Amino acid sequence: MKIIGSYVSPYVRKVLACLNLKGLAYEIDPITPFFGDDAFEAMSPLRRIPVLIDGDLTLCDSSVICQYLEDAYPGRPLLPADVKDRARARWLEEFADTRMGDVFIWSLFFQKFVQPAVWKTPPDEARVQRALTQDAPAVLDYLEGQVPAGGFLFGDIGLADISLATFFVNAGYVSFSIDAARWPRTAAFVARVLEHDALRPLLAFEKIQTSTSIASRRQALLDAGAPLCADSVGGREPRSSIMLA
Ligand SMILES: N[C@@H](CCC(=O)N[C@@H](CS)C(=O)NCC(=O)O)C(=O)O
Repeated sequence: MKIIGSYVSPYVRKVLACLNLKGLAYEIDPITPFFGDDAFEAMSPLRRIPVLIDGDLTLCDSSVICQYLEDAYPGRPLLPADVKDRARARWLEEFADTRMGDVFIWSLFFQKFVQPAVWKTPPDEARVQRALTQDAPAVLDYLEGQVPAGGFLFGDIGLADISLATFFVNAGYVSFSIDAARWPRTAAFVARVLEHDALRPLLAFEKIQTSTSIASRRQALLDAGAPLCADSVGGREPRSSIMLA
């Protein structure tokens, strides 16, 4: 199996953690989506990561990919058995992908990290401020009523836990941390999920990805044991994306 997409993407991280939970081996082409070449665009028409290739199957979208993994490799389930719990897990995944993506990725991480680094333009400060003062607190108020005081959402760790926690890694890259006095359950829950064996090794790889130049990154990741594939669909120049058009 192959995954295309940077370790630093919350959606890629979600898929990789699910592969780890299921104990499935994979190779990764850790590209930044904005640098994807024509072959990348042919596989991912929205120019987004992650992309999964499993034999003759190519799939986009982290939720579609995780559902495929659950159906094709049922060994270690990602979703709870109870029908109502499964529905609630899918809702929390959707809330994370859409709303937390909007707040923590597009309004914070993209503005403060990606935009200056890739597009050499300054952040939209009004958007950043709205996210910090209104949108992120509203997300955290909601999560505080959803996550458990101990353990994980539905027994053992699964897709819903991972889907929620993954966004806080990117938020951390732009100096956002959860105020544990105001949202104690969420702060402790996110820390528990990120410390799990399915996620911890990934965080070490992304630390390398964020702290090395494109030229030296591949070797540094290989040296650290990242399962990189031999070929890549990463180009040299950034291209405008569907979201930015
Ligand atoms: N709904 C998609 C969202 C994926 C997504 O937005 N990925 C970002 C990286 S974090 C991306 O590829 N952005 C590039 C772009 O929009 O051009 C999923 O769950 O996979």
